[in-house]
Amino acid sequence: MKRMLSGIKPTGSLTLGNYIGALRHFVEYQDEYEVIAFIANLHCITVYQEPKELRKNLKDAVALYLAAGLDPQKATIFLQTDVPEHAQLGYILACYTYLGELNRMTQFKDKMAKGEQNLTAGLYSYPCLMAADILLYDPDYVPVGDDQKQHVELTRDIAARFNNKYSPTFKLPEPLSAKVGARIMSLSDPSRKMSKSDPSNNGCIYLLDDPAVAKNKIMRAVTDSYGEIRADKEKQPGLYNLLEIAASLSDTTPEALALEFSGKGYGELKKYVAEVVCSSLNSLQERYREILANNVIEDVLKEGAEKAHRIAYKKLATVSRKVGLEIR
Ligand code: ATP
Ligand code: LTN
Repeated sequence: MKRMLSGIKPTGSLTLGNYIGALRHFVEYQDEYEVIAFIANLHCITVYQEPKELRKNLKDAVALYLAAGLDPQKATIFLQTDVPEHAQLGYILACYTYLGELNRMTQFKDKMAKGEQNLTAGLYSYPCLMAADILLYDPDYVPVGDDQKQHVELTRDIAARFNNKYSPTFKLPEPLSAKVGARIMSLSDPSRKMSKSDPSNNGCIYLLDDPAVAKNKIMRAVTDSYGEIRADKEKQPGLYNLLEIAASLSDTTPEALALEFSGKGYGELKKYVAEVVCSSLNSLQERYREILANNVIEDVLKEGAEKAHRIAYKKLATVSRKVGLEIR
């Protein structure tokens, strides 16, 4: 069975973008692949997190993994720091990563260009930790949204470099991103990604938003003045984003949906999108509440960490031996 691995860093409440771009794929694939899905808590603290909030966001993220349908009997679900090999291999791989490579990572470059203050070494070097997250488990595929593809490419480069220097050690993983829904945009600014850290709260739908609030955000979404419903990403990015959201959640395509709504008004389309989104949120939130009430999270994480650790410690031991870190 091929293996698939991915992670989410809950620096806030998870968003509809996280669900459409990443989470729902983990669930879709769990019958066909061996899925390893972890919560990247070390990645969260690359930017300061208020401890109480972080703890809540981590717990919510696990609950949402389960609510979305990830089955702990099939998938391995764990918290990154419960498997210390991630940080250990992360450090080792940082010694096989060039500054030039990290300088080219657009996520970091964007933050620098925006003149953000107090950027940390942890943030700068996080692609090395991400490479470790992946390479410890030799996955075949890494399902990610578009914004993370560059980091998976870097992971491949680091793995190939290590394999060439020593001997074949790591499998080179393929990034996997869906044709529809790999980049859901902000509802208030369709030129920007829908993001947890969106400065305008209206641009982002959180998975735990009250459905009435989510509906409001959709009804107020920025569109255009063409007055015609077409699936044209370039000319009508706001409208296309709405089509893409509804299409992803209802197994159709933005093009087919645009055809269905051609000749109708934007308001009608928005109403339909809100219906589709609210129906997903309702069932997700119902399961989320059940999961919290059943108190299953700690057991799931414990079992997941044990399974993950059994794979990770072997890989770290191999790497340490090849590098020459062991004296036995
Ligand atoms: P932030 O929201 O702070 O920008 P993030 O959402 O990119 O962070 P994660 O929560 O770790 O960070 O992302 C988890 C996964 O969700 C990644 O694979 C990422 O590519 C995907 N993802 C995040 N936002 C979107 C989006 N708007 N559209 C599609 N996929 C997304
Ligand atoms: N860096 C990613 C989250 C992440 C990840 C991973 C995704 C950390 N480790 C390994 C896939 C595989 C992010 O910021 N969204």
